[in-house]
Amino acid sequence: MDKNIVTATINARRPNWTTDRLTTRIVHIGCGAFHRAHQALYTHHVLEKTDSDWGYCEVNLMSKHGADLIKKLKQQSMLYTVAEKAETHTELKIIGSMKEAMHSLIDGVDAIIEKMASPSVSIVSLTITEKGYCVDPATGKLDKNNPLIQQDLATPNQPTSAIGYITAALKRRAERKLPPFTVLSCDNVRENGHVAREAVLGLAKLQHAELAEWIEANVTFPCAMVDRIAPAATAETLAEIAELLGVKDDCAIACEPFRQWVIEDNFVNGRPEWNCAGAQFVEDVVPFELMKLRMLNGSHSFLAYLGYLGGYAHIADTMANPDYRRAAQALMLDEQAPTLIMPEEVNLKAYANSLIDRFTNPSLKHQTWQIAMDGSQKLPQRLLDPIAWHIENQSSYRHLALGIAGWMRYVAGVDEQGKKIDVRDPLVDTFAAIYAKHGLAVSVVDDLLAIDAIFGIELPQNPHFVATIKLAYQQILDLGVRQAVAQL
Ligand code: NAI
Ligand code: CS2
Repeated sequence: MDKNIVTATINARRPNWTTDRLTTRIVHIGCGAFHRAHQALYTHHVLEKTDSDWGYCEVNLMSKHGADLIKKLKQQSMLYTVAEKAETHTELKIIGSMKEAMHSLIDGVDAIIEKMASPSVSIVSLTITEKGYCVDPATGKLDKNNPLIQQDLATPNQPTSAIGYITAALKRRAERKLPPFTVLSCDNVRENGHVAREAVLGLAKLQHAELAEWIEANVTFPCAMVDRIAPAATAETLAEIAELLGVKDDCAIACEPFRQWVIEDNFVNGRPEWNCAGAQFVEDVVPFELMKLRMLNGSHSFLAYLGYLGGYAHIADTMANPDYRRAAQALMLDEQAPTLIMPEEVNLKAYANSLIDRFTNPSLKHQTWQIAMDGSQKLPQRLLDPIAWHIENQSSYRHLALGIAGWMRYVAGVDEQGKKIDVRDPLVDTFAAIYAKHGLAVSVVDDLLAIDAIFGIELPQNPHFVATIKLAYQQILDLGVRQAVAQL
């Protein structure tokens, strides 16, 4: 870090309360980077500003990395630091909204279900990544063949998926005649509340018809638009924070200063006054979700695939190339904005400009590789829905098409210099099999488009779409990605 230009607010203070003030009213599944930088921080600000007692029980399922974080949080009395990094200024906040933390490998599955079924719990919130919903990304319906769902059907009292945990906990609440909890998805999934509902109800229907009826009648699943760029913590960010803070905090997370949370006000059993911390409660959140998924996340994915292949490790590096910067802005304004119907007060041009500024923040170090992860789960809502809109409206979607072609080239698993790419995606084996058959040739396009979990049924049958994607892919092969972006 260059001490000459970066200033910091280093008078970060511990909260003037302890965990004794808090009641576990929210169980959060998926205590990763984003939850720590977003919902837990909003809840902390509510505690600062009101006499609220809403606290979290943090839950991680599955990974050993997630278990390590849970252990460390406990060692730190559930306190951790958020570093809000602007270009030349960092503000540190010590967050005190977490009361307790659990992991299936440490506490066992049953103890977590019991916690979710306990009377004080009013909300179960989620940041479990797109794939955590176990749905078909193209349709948003439960994927009954998902291995986790298959496992949950075989052993409903020992679930593995977050959806299985929610269903098991709701069953206990129904049996005990306890009030339901609200399920609040905070993932980048289009109509995330509706998808969470489809998944939970889909699984419940396969388990017990009565339980499904009880859920349908009692549980709510509000949609929410969530926004704050919170890259995965690295040794470098943790060292920077430790230097500013004066102590090492293994649970610290760095993020941008911007944050936004627009929530459908549909809670069945109470909620914190997140509006006191800047959240907006609205009746219909879907237009805000679509705006964010297409303008922000759509251009993020575009920059991630074409940026990684162009040799750029971070989003801010791609923005330093005028061709990429121009292409991202054109993608937002010419191809994403026209697909949106927003309330009058929303100015999409100003929104696009603010996104370009946020992407340019060089202190964030948001890796293109990280955003490129799980493309099979991200493309439908970010790039394919808007393409379907353009096809219907007979308008140009060449930037979107280059984004899809960039993803297709990326999942080849080898970059333009012949170096291996560590592709992370639930469908990675499918991509590898397709490339093993074709090699780096435009003929891969047909086989990739045939993956209906991503592309659905209709788009791949549209000859104009197929030809446009093939042309974009061939251009990448002929010119290289940087030149293909420059030619847009
Ligand atoms: P992360 O990798 O730090 O944390 C992901 C969490 O999800 C971990 O706790 C992990 O254990 C859990 N998880 C992963 N797969 C799961 C599964 N199949 N079932 C249950 N839990 C699972 O990722 P991060 O950065 O916290 O992002 C999580 C999600 O939050 C994203 O996928 C996105 O939907 C949303 N988000 C992230 C933002 C960011 O800038 N990091 C901003 C806006 C939304
Ligand atoms: C990113 C998002 O990782 C990704 O796919 O596009 O996590 C992005 O940083 C957030 O949605 C910003 O709110």
